[in-house]
Amino acid sequence: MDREAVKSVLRGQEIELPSWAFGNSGTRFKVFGQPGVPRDPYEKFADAAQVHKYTGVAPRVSLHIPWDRVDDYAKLTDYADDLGVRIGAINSNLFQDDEYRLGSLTHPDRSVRRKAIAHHAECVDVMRQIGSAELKLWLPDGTNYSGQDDLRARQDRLAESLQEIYALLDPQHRLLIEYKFFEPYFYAMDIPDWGTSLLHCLALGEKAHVVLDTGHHAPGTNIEFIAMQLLRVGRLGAFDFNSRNYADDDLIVGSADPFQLFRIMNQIVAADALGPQSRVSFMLDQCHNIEPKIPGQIRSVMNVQEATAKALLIDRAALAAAQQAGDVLGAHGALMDAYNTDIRPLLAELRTEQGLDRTRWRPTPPLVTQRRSPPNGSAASRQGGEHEHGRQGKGRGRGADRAVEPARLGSAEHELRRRQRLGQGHRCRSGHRRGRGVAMGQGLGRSPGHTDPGGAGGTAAGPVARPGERVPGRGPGG
Ligand code: RM4
Ligand code: MN
Repeated sequence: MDREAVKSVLRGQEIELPSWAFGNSGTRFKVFGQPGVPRDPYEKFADAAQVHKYTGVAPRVSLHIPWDRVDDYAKLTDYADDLGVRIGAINSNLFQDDEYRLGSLTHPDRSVRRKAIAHHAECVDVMRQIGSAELKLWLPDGTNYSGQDDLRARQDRLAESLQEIYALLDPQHRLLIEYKFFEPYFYAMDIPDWGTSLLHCLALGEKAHVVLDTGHHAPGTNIEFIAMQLLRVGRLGAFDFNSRNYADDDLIVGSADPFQLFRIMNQIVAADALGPQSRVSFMLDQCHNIEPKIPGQIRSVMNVQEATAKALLIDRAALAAAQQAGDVLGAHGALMDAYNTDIRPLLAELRTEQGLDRTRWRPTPPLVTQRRSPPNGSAASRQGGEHEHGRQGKGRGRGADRAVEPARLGSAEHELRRRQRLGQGHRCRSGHRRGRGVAMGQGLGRSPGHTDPGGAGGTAAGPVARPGERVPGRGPGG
């Protein structure tokens, strides 16, 4: 593909951002709060709009229920619209209620399963209000010990629960089912792999598709093979992009292994699955624990864009000819030539043509956007002030490696015991006992004089935790 053709394809690319990437996050050891993180879904949209403003290819934001619950979804939709972005997939949450200790959709007790199904009815209702077509379900269910539960019975319960959820969908809706090989349970996850996810999708019907989260595989897994296979059978619904080194690390996509991202995008391009007609949704599922979040998302979007551009550059005719002739090194070379091309000048050109502010991109765009005095309403102009009272914010807390939201860990007592085990004491800088968290992405407490951009404030996001308090019914990210 020549340069102009590459640019024209890239102009149509859309990368969806996760609302939870803009909230505070950390590990089970520590959540490092950042000043100015969003306090409600409106502020998350304001931040996401910054990412779109400087990349031009990130016009959609995934919501997570209940973290992004608001009273008035029409207002949120209008607000997003005003910012030039729109709402993407609705993610359900099955991992934060005490009743889900033994599972949600697979729980032995029918009443718990019913509750988990009812949660999806709420999500579908939100989809109707905002015009979203995608319900994304990550099943955190599993067992920790052999014999703990009947593995097959759990699959049967899951199939039945999924059928009830599928029956809730409108004709234009899709159910996107994600898999993960371990965590939060460590013996057997109930949807551990793409095969299990695909089997359930096939049993459900044509509206069910698999989500491939790049961080949800064992080390060494050939992820592009999975992408190819799912594309081949028309069941690749979405990517959750991120990077892993060890577990579900949720690092910036393309940071740990940019070549892997390129190989994945090669399969996408080869299957002509980049455009909207393929209905493959390219989403990010990441958190930024120590780096600034808006620039972190910008970097992520750029990494996907760069990998896509390189995949588009592959000389497909030369590749096919080499493959056909059994020219092993020639075929491999066709990929490597594209991968080793410095694509950044072409992307800079594209951004200029798109009217994006190019000065912001040099020399290191993420840092520049962070240092400059931000426009009103963007993250860095807000003051959180949480650190005086204790950590709050998003987190992902199940296993050794994923970020942790304090609220996810349970009660304040639990956290205190945990910290004592870690030998860290239990007091933060200010001498206050650490507060329980706000939900992942709910961010920090309101600061004096803050003007709520959507007029929804604390009621939109739910109550805001004061130091030492836990917001009921809300929790961190997964
Ligand atoms: C889970 C999973 C889901 C995401 C949550 C936040 O581990 O990857 O896709 O919605 O995290
Ligand atoms: Mn995911």
